[in-house]
Amino acid sequence: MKKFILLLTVAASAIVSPVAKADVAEKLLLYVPHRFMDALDIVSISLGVGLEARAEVRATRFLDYGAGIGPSARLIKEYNRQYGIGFESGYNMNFTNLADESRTRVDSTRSVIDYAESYTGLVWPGMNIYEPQTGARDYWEIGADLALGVGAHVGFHPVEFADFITGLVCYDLKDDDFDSSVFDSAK
Ligand SMILES: [Ca+2]
Ligand SMILES: [Ca+2]
Repeated sequence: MKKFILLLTVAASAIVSPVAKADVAEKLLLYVPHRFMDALDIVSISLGVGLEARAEVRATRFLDYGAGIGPSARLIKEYNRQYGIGFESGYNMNFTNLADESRTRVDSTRSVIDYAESYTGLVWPGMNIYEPQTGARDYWEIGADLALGVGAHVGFHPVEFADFITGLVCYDLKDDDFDSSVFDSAK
């Protein structure tokens, strides 16, 4: 019986390719860093200072109510792992999924995404700014913005929450788990 089990083990290890083994080893090694980053992804918080007035609440961008105007310099921790500083200006008005917006973000630090949004009409998930992997904003965010001279944006990201939960069983729903090559590029 023991010999049979040994034979099975040898056969199984021959079937699993070295590449697959390396992939599993990497996943195990990076399990804790991935879960830590995925946990951070769940919430956005950014702080601003400037001549800005803003009051907005949303339960996804389909149900977005409020308005804002004016420039602000911002300390940013936002969707799609944007961490840094950016300068925002312009105005927007939102009522349900209708918006009138002319806003820019410029001179951002490396991982913060610059944008120039100018449109009047329906807000929908296909817009570049809501692109799931590269967009500056999360279409599915539940959050709020409040500012009068100083201000804050807070947001909860349901898809990132689901990504964290599925990540616990090693399924990368949002496809945002980094591989070990990020450590090579950091050298
Ligand atoms: Ca994530
Ligand atoms: Ca993930």
